Amino acid sequence: MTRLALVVLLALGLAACGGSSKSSTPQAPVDMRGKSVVEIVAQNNAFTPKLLLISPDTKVTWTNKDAVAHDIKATTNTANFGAPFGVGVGQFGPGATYSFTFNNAGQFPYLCTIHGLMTGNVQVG
Ligand SMILES: [Cu+2]
Repeated sequence: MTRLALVVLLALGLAACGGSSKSSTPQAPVDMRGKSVVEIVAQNNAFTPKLLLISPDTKVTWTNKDAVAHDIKATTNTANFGAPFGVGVGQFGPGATYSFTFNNAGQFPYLCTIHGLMTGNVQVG
């Protein structure tokens, strides 16, 4: 009986370990390569898809479907966007859209500076 309990505890422990290591694995981006136009929705204080993979020269349009204003700013100034990127809170209120065409390959992380956990990444290549 004691041995059985030990086995059950061990199995539970392993399951818990598996679960935690799974959640720490980086999420795969949504692959939309080959499309010339791609949309990202800002809703419930989150960008969807949060992680995006596109081909060069793809036009990405963000739409604010929330009842509050957001902004879009590059997280890093080291990424070579190739053109001024981002939109201010005054231009990205409820229902507003913002478009940017990614010509350069690379990783382009961005965020809403009002809601710090509202982040996204566009991978081009
Ligand atoms: Cu926001």
